[in-house]
Amino acid sequence: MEIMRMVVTGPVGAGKSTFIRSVSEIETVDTDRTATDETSLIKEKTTVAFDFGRLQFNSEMALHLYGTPGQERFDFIWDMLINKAHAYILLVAAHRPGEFRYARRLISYMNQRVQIPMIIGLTHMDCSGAWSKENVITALGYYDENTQPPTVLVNPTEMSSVANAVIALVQLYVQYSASKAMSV
Ligand SMILES: Nc1nc2c(ncn2[C@@H]2O[C@H](COP(=O)(O)OP(=O)(O)O)[C@@H](O)[C@H]2O)c(=O)[nH]1
Ligand SMILES: [Mg+2]
Repeated sequence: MEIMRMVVTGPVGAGKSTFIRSVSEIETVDTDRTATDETSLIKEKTTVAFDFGRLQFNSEMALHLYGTPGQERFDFIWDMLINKAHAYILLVAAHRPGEFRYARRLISYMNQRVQIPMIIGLTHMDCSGAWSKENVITALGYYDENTQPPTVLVNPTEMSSVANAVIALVQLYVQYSASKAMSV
């Protein structure tokens, strides 16, 4: 059986745990602990280890979803997850511009370590103060339309919305794998 490992990353509160919970067919591993630091201002619980979920497509293929830890620091768990990933989605809350800088830092951290397909998922588009897709993408440092990653609007609380984002990333990964196979 083929397993595709997808990493779900992004700042605290972007919607990573909710995203994984919405599509996983198993009870997601609950790694949330009550936050004791400033993250508790954003939400009561924060992820201290990684989230894990699974989705079986058919007898041949399964998707494993890993959410990066919520605290704003990178550690060995990050490296462990991203080194094994086939593709990743970066979730960014469109209504929290204060987090865009961290999201940018995260992109460059990922770029330094892995060259794998990625998409951006803009969450909280339904919240007041949400920036437009174009403005968020520019704020993340993508000035040229031709080099910006595919971007989807996603509401992690809605299963169908998450499924669409997952499909977009799987398709990108399949295209990437096919073009890599052609070039060897
Ligand atoms: N209204 C709205 N709420 C969202 C959206 N995405 C996530 N949330 C909520 O934001 C909160 C933080 O999500 P969570 O998955 O814990 O974020 P994480 O820190 O990235 O794991 C939860 O209460 C979610 O239900 C969205 O697109 N719209
Ligand atoms: Mg979380």
